[in-house]
Amino acid sequence: MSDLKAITDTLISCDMDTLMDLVKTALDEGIPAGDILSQGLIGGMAVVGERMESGEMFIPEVLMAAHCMGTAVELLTPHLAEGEATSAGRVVIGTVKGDLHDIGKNLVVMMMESVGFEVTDLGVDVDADTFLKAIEEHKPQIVGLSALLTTTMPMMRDTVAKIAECDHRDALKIMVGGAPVDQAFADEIGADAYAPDAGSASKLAKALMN
Ligand code: B1M
Repeated sequence: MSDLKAITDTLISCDMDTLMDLVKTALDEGIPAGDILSQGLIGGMAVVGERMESGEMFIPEVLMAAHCMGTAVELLTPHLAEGEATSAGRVVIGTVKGDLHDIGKNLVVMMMESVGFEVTDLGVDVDADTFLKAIEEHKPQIVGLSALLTTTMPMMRDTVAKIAECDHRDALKIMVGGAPVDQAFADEIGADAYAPDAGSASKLAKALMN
């Protein structure tokens, strides 16, 4: 009989081959894909996020775990009946205009997806109008802005100001992050939330939905 805790533990230890075997066995035994996701994999990524936050796991290990998670999710996707996996909410995210750094933002995307958010990733070098169009189209509850350069922090400020003027402002929360960004800057530019790393970003996103 499959053990979902073994799936959690194997994801945390980034053992891809064993993880794939365990997920296939669980599916063969008739365990619903949604249970494998929610009771096995998502818990594993939550632990990865906590360990990242506490400094017990480093970026390469987090990327490996995220890759294992993504591969396992690909395996489960055809088995997830429509509507079976409930969405935690919608997120639109991007790195602001002028900034090409995306490694940290991609980690935030992976962590948010791993806790059930539907994420629209606009990529890098994203101007305010592109954020506004995506907000109009996807009606997200959370908009995430990333900046890695001190020179692009003013663009983050401008983007938050433009979003603040749009019709959907009251229906969404703006989260900001990136190495030069801190809580004081987030408060100053009128963002609703600041997260220092991907683990806390996914936790904060969950909290913002309540
Ligand atoms: Co650039 N770069 N870079 N760079 N680069 C930095 C940021 C820099 C600090 C290096 C340095 O000089 N020490 C410096 C900025 C200095 C400053 O602004 N004061 C710098 C510079 C100057 C530049 C260029 C200007 C260099 C040049 O061309 N002369 C240039 C700018 C290009 C541009 O963007 N227009 C440039 C280019 C590049 C590369 C393309 C070569 C490459 C990026 C590749 C890529 O991203 N695909 C690169 C890299 C790799 C770095 C460093 C070395 C590493 C960044 C990184 O990926 N860190 C960086 C030095 C450093 O940070 N030590 C540096 C790992 C990543 C996991 O962390 O991105 O902080 P981080 O993300 C974290 C958190 O910040 C947070 O969660 C993530 C995961 O825990 N987070 C969020 C991020 N976004 C969030 C959003 C949230 C919440 C949390 O909510 C929405």
